[in-house]
Amino acid sequence: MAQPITHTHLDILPEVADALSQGRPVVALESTIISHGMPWPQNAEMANTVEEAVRATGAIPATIAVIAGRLKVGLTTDEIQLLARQGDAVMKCSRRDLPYVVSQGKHGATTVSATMIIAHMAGIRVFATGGIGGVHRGASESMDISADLTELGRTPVAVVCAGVKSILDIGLTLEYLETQGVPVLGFQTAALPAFYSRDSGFGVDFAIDSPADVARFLKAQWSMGMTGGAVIANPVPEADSLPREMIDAHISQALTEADAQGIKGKNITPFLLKRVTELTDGVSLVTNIALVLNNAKVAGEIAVAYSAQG
Ligand code: PSU
Ligand code: MN
Repeated sequence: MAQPITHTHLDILPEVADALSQGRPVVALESTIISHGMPWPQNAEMANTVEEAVRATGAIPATIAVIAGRLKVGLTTDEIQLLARQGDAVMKCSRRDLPYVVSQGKHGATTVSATMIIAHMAGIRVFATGGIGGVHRGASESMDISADLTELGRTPVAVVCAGVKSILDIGLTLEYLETQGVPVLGFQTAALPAFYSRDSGFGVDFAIDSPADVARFLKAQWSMGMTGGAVIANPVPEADSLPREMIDAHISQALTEADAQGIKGKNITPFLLKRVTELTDGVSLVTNIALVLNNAKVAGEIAVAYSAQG
């Protein structure tokens, strides 16, 4: 049996540690989506339901966050409640923020980049979220490019998401991922999904039809010693999808407001997510929750297939 994974700053929930040491499937889940991506109390409910969706596939969920300076792989119900209730009071943590929260003993809600780092420390290969960060619109002036993209270029974790949201420049995000050597796989689609809608108008790099084929792809990538991750783009279920023109109008308004209010840096993505939820009277939140659940299910299936391939 493999040695238990130990690391000075890492706490792995026993159920997760057992699964990892026996090579059983585990799916990482992020926590910025809980504290900064959705309002209370839907955020807490989403976090719990997403864990159940992973379990239903036969994989073990491991929600990741920093609690009082400890890197947590797998959270208790109380810890999920704390992140959900405190919301913006919890620090949003990407790669550069981790040393601060750890050394100061603070709580941190981990973005895709920080969650990938911690998942990798624990030996987890598959991670489900809603949407990844990307190249922001107007990035040629602001240089605002999410640390998620460089992390995907260096850390070997597959991220299942619903594609790229049009709060971002989707074309530039794809170009940046290519530069970083990150493959973008379409799960049962050749079209890159645009989060709330199933088609962004851009294509994926590779359309892949089954969890077993995704698992084979990942094995090939990592067995060649390629250190980066992969994006698995999984479209929102048809029944929950929203028309692109409708959602894009609200996104444009949110972007104009952000600009007028001078919102920048790490605050911009949470601001836009919050405004889009408000401007759609919560309709976009229902879609957001549905797509996260669907990503958890597909990530669970991929993790199961990956561990079955040994
Ligand atoms: N997109 C969403 N929901 C989210 C995020 C992005 O639809 O909750 C969060 C994720 O945690 C992602 C982070 O990693 O925002 C990216 O932030 P930034 O743009 O500041 O890099
Ligand atoms: Mn940014």
